[in-house]
Amino acid sequence: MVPHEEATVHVLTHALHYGTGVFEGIRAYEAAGGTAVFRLKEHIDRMIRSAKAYCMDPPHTSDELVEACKELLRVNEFESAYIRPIMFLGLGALGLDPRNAEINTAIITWKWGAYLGEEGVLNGIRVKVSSWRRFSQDAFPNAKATGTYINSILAKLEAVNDGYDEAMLLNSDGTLSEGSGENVFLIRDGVVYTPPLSAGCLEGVTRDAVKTLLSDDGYTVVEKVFHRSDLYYCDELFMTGTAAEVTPVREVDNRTVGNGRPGPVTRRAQQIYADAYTGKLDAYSHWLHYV
Ligand code: PPE
Repeated sequence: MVPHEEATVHVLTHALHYGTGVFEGIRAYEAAGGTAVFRLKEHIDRMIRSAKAYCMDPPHTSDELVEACKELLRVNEFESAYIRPIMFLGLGALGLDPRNAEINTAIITWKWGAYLGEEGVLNGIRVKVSSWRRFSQDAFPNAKATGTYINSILAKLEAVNDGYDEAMLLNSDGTLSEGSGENVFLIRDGVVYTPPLSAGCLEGVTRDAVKTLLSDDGYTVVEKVFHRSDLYYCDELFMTGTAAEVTPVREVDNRTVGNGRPGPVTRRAQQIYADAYTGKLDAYSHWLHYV
């Protein structure tokens, strides 16, 4: 446990120069039986997969990291929180051969409210299709690596500087991939769609949760390739992520989505997702890791 002021890194940290880190974003909520981390194991396992893609040998097991996240919340006495584990190359090698660099692991936690604003959760956000394309999967593995986020940052900056709330990225084929920090869902004629992983989107834990919850709730959920105009023609559109949770989209490229109000499927997704992470649904209690 390190106090905020002392949680620093050296300027020769490999990851600072080359983006050689992998990380996670996880949320803990006040649930029925106390504070619980939502799908903690799935997030940690994804971080370990991401490390593998970059030939980083994690110095800790999945179980140790799971326990450390919980301990950090206990020590901070947080009832709800955002948790950011990061594994990154540190000192020992500067230059592109990273094999002699040490692997550092840190877990950070802080309070993080509505990622795209309370107003966005209630009424929906305005999204711009980015002129920057999602990096292609033959350039980077599908992993949550720090370095690849400069692609998201370019898209996000363009969107916010142009007065939008969030960016939507197409991949190099021009088909829909994901948001700068979220997966995307479209609803048309009552069917729920999301792009496949082959569209270059992150294998989102929230994406999986929402697919499962809506499908168990009786909706047909289909993975499908989409083009830009599908964003204009769908009835409802929402984005998912640990930070963003389920955030409705009310406008894309200055075109109103549906009637401009979050639709019934979006509202249902928001509701059952919240019910799941607060432990109101017994069927998904295995998703909660009580601290
Ligand atoms: N795509 C991207 C590019 C992404 O960054 C995230 C999470 C997702 C999809 C959704 O993944 P999941 O959280 O497993 O459902 N973005 C994280 C961080 C954003 C940020 O640092 O800012 C998050 O939501 O925690």
